Amino acid sequence: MTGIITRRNFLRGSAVVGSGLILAGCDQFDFLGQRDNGVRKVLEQANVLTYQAQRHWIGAQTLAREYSASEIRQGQRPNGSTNPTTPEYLALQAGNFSTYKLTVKGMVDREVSLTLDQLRNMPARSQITRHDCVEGWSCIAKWTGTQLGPVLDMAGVKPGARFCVYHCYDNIQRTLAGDILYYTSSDLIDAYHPQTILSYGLNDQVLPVSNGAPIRLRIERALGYKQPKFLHTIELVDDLSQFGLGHGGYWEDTGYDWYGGI
Ligand SMILES: Nc1nc2c(c(=O)[nH]1)N[C@H]1C(S)=C(S)[C@@H](COP(=O)(O)O)O[C@H]1N2
Ligand SMILES: [Mo]
Repeated sequence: MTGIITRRNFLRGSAVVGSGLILAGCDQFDFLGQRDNGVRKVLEQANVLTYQAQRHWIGAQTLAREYSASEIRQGQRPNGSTNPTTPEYLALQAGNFSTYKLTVKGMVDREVSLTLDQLRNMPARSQITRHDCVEGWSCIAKWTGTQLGPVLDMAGVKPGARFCVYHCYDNIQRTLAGDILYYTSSDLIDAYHPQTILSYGLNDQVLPVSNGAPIRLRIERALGYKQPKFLHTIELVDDLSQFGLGHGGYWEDTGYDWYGGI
């Protein structure tokens, strides 16, 4: 866990100022967004304990509950970025994602890039699960995709790797210092979990842009912000401190807990 709570002053100025801008009017978030805040440190220690307790008591490979089709009551509510405007994404979208590639890099034996067709030709899995957002809403939806584990195996994860960092196309936040692109991360237990899929289908349709086209990861035992949309690169690392503010994700950098387990 040291990698998760290690801090670095990397990007500190720009992103902390930025989070203050976006969350203006919400004192509690502003407050927790300050990395040297004492209350935040206590909360982070509690998060480490929660993470360890979940792994210990619930187990590494326990499945998230799956539902039946009749329990899907509405479409998956789009949230966060719903229409990325970065030039890279707009170019992909203009070509109907025909030039899209998912890249696996970092602590791997060989970097791998897969097209949408290659991903769709791998064994598919569908699962009807409940997405819980910290904002207080949930949606039951059917997700179709291919398991992340075998894709990681194609690249060959090096023994020292501990985390996957998920890099996304969308600029979730624009600051004076430039755009902040969405990212999050997981440990390898969640990455290799059987329900962790690179999804390209939602409720029997092609995954729409608003829900993360062309590929969005599902990590079913975690909260909404741990489900990266518009995913383009998965980076295997042994330390999260070099990304963003060092807490392992865009929302994590503002004070949300890293594990985000349900
Ligand atoms: N790239 C990216 N992924 C993201 C987000 C985002 O803004 N950008 N928002 C997160 C949050 S907070 C939630 S609740 C879900 C929303 O997913 P949905 O739009 O498919 O409902 O995506 C998560 N993944
Ligand atoms: Mo969310």
